[in-house]
Amino acid sequence: MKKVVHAACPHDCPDACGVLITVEDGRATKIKGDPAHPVARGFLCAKVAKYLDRVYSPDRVLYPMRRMGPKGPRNAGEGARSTQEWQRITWDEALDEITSRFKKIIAEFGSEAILPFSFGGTLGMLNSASMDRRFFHRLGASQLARNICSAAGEAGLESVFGIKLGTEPEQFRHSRYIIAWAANIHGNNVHLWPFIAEARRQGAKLVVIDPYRTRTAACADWYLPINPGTDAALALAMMHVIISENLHDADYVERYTLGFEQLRNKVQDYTPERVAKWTGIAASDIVKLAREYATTHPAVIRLNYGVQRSEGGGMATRAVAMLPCITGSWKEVGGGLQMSTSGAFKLNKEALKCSDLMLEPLGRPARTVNMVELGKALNSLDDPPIKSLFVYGCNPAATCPNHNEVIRGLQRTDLFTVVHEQFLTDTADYADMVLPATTFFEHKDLQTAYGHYFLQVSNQAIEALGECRSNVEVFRALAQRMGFEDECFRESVDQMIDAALDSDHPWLQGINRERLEREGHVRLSFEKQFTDDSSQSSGFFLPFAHGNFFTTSGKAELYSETLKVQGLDPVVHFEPPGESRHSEQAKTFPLELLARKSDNFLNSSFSNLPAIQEMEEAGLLEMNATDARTRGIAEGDRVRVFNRRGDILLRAKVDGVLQPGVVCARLSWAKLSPQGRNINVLTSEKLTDLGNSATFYSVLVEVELFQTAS
Ligand SMILES: Nc1nc2c(c(=O)[nH]1)N[C@H]1C(S)=C(S)[C@@H](COP(=O)(O)OP(=O)(O)OC[C@H]3O[C@@H](n4cnc5c(=O)[nH]c(N)nc54)[C@H](O)[C@@H]3O)O[C@H]1N2
Ligand SMILES: Nc1nc2c(c(=O)[nH]1)N[C@H]1C(S)=C(S)[C@@H](COP(=O)(O)OP(=O)(O)OC[C@H]3O[C@@H](n4cnc5c(=O)[nH]c(N)nc54)[C@H](O)[C@@H]3O)O[C@H]1N2
Ligand code: SF4
Ligand SMILES: [Mo]
Repeated sequence: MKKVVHAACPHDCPDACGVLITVEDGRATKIKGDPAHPVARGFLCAKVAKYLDRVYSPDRVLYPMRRMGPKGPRNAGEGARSTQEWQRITWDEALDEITSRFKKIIAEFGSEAILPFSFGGTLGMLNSASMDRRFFHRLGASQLARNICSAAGEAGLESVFGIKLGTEPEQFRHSRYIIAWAANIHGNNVHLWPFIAEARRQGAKLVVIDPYRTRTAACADWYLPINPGTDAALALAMMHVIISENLHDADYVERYTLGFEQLRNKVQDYTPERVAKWTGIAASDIVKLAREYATTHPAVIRLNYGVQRSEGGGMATRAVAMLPCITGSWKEVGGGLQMSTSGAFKLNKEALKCSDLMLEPLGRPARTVNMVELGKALNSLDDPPIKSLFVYGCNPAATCPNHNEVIRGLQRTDLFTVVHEQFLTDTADYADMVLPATTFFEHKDLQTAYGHYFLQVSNQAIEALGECRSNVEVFRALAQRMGFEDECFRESVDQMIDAALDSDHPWLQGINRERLEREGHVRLSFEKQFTDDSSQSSGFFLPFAHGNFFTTSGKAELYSETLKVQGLDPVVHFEPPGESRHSEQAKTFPLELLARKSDNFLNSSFSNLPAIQEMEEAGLLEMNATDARTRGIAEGDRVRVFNRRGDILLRAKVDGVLQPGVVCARLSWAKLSPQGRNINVLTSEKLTDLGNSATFYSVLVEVELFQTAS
């Protein structure tokens, strides 16, 4: 028996590819990109192209297990398998133990002593936020502010547009000037590249703004290395040039923006000469960039999240987001800006989460803990203390900042930790109990996207391996054990998909489960006022061509009352990050560290799989030749990278991808390194200016020679 099943990749990636899985006699034998999917277009990224290795990995967790030894990894550095000693138990035993521990904790400390902890493992609507939320809400558990990734950028974008919307990827082929701004397209957003390549064949210019010379930067027409965390200044200087040379679109500005005069005043201070000192980009280049951007049509910006992982990341995003609003490039097919498209999926998310359930146990909303501050929360929160952590779809022992503090917390013997996982991750080593999780091959889900506008149903291709259960099934079973009788805990997957799609919003009109199952992917139904009807290829989504901003004023807010009320700059400004070359701390720790993602892993995911490890050289510290030379470091030497929070040994790579003063290392599982640490020993829990997000790219370090290569 052979069949081909349509599914959607649920990994934390803007592309949300449609995939086709071939199944023979119940076993998946092939995966490929769905050729009919307008963005995936028949190909997959290198890691998911090897997904059979992940699904059928000998390292998959297949049964519930209880920890036998002390918390923490055994033999760190020896590989993915050398972890805890585990005892296999039944699901009944596991569920009984979890619920009895929960009941005891609630009786003694209150329900908020329990903290759910989930993030980017799956972005499937149901498995990321439905039965789990219902369960923890009904339990009265603490709420988790899931701010680790994009909250600053979202706040910045929404402060101008009122919504997370942007240019659809298919339009990039019509652009003539493309700025990849903090956007590692070849690494993190590969399906945008063919559209850019097509535009370039027709003469478009590609400009890359990034402190790291990515593969995308290496093949750009113009690469502008920028000092980390200084993008707000660059955008302000560009606006300085554009406005002072009258290159803005006065008509668009007049009709559709608010606060242009305040912005005009503000940008006076940001001359290219002044900004050159912060950004490291020559004043003449800033002028040239501003002129080219404002006068080439259509011009589009692919702004990505790298820009908002800095202390001033919210304001930086806000500043960049203003650019297409003053040039009016929203009017053109192939113009505008894309950071995220996720705001367009107006699903009935509340029907999935049922937040009201938390009023039953508590009579008020539960307290919120910011996931960025996990280390602090586990070690110092005492009102009530966190006594249980339930982790699913997340590997905080690798991905949270200030790793040493996180580990100190996870080691607490009085902390009851449950980890629902596909693999024995860094976090699983600290679990009292590990529960086996399905992959997307093994469950059904509804899939949105943050890099395009297609909604998909992801079908189950194979039976669950071993005793794996989906997130939905686990929390349904836990609710039953807890004796929660609310109707919502009995809903089936299809009923939940129907509930999510049950929305009056015009963009979801005509889209139901049956249609998604039949067609695989369906584009959102944008009405006429949001679509282009002037060109031959009509129907493109032009969200703000006629204003239609989603702010309270209905305009692009270059001046924001909402920010003012929060005590923030209502216009926009630049302030050098507290951890940057411009700060006092740089005297002790002079190098700016980019604790970046790996091109072939996905955050910490995939870093344990041999087939993927072959594609990615791990354990490197990339640095500039000057910085290496002044420290007596040569290519291949072992170096110690350190700051007040921690230290790590890495191998120096002097490869010309970085400017002096900036070093870079990449994220992976901690226990795979010889010391059992990863780059997050150096990152901090400091929050961004807007959105209370993480500041992975505002980190100062020093580097010293540890051992020469020879
Ligand atoms: N292969 C792969 N794909 C992924 C991921 C992965 O780990 N690996 N992660 C996924 C996730 S969770 C997300 S959120 C997205 C994120 O995707 P991106 O938004 O692309 O995020 P980053 O890789 O954090 O940053 C992008 C670029 O910004 C640069 N950068 C760092 N600091 C600055 C700065 O101050 N200014 C400027 N201009 N640039 C800066 C970095 O060097 C990097 O090349 O990608 C997703 N896709
Ligand atoms: N230094 C540094 N740190 C970073 C970043 C960085 O750029 N630099 N990026 C940050 C960003 S942007 C993000 S989004 C976070 C991501 O942080 P995490 O959310 O921790 O992401 P992953 O490391 O991918 O871990 C996800 C885990 O979920 C598991 N999983 C997958 N699917 C399922 C499922 O259906 N059910 C269950 N129960 N488990 C599942 C996977 O096996 C994997 O171990 O990391 C952040 N950390
Ligand atoms: S990780 Fe991204 S690019 Fe790779 S298959 Fe999934 S959605 Fe597509
Ligand atoms: Mo992310």
